[in-house]
Amino acid sequence: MNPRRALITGITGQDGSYLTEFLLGKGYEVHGLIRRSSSFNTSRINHVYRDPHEASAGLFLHYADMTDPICLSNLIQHVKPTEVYNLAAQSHVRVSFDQPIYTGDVVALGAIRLLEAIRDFQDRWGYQVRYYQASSSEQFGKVVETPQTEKTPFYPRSPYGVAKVYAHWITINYRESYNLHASCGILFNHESPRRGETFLTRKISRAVGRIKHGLQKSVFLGNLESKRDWGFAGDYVRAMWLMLQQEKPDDYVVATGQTHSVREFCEKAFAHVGLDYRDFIQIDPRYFRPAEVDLLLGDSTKARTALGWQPKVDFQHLVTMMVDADLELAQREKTLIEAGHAVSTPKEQA
Ligand code: NAP
Ligand code: F7E
Repeated sequence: MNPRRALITGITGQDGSYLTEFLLGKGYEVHGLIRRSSSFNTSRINHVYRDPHEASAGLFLHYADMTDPICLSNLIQHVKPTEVYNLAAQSHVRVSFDQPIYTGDVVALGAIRLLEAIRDFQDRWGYQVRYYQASSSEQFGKVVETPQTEKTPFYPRSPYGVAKVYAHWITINYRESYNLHASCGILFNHESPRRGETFLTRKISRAVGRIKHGLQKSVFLGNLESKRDWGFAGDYVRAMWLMLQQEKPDDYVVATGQTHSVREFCEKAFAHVGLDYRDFIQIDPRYFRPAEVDLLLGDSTKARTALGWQPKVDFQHLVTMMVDADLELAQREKTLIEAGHAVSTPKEQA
């Protein structure tokens, strides 16, 4: 049995896929929780998946759900992980206003279900499990100071943000009550070519690729004035791992320390292919939120000094990386369309 066994919830998501690659590269046996879906939901990790019967297999997938405490407990007992990364979430802020109770169930109660399963496992068998909680800059919401640090009070502005505050504090409570090695990474927005297509940056890079290839005429967006501290997901999963390698658990802000508006992202993304964003963006009130987070800017001094972490990809590099990847994707779509194949694109983009 590999002494380094990680269990990742949310393994099929953006961060789960980068973390899986990272941990496999470090020699971990990686176990992932996947939920049943009527269509395939493993596209982000298919490239690293091997048949479990192969000797070299290092990745194992298990059906479970954050809303089901029994299967979470069974999974912990079965896998006996040395590290657990809790990345599963209904992670879309706008959607959390439409599904507030479900979001709370998965994000807030899901975290305590998992922590309880770990606590029980440790108590019974004496194993030590290290736990990572995916906290979020959305917890700062209507910010009370700028830049935001580990000491900045929370003021969440959405059901998602509120649920993440619960998950954050229950993680700290379990650390203090049960001596659990549990850390929270308060990660600011991080993106990549694997970002879900309904999040702002990917919605824009997808649109740029498709518009450039003549597959789409415009893109509908909401608030262009909000500002975010955007980094690259591949850099941020390294920080998650570093947190669990420390002797003592703690909480860390992970951010680039630079903030840019949605408008700036649009401007740079369209400019990369020689287009003016103002010719292609239309405003649709459906994409505004009942309460907005206007400005996020993180101070990650603690992570940089204590963990030795720093981001490698800056804002301009992130924009061009995403647009370039989506130009290629649109080219492939165009080829399929020209060959007479049906290509489906989402109609509701949140
Ligand atoms: P993501 O791409 O939306 O992935 C979410 C993952 O959670 C997916 O694997 C999804 O499975 C899974 N999931 C959703 N509901 C579930 C349930 N009921 N049971 C089991 N799994 C469930 O999110 P991400 O961007 O990778 O973010 C990873 C984590 O970091 C999330 O907790 C997010 O809230 C948090 N976070 C993200 C950012 C960011 O900027 N990306 C910043 C701070 C914090 P399916 O594939 O089946 O949908
Ligand atoms: O929105 C504005 C929107 O949905 C960014 C999640 O990963 O990061 C993410 O949450 C900004 C907001 O990300 C559209 O109003 C304008 O101001 O890409 P987003 P988010 O809400 O910041 C945090 C850290 C998380 O933890 C979350 O899980 O862009 N915006 N027009 C739009 N946003 C979207 N999605 N779609 C639009 O059409």
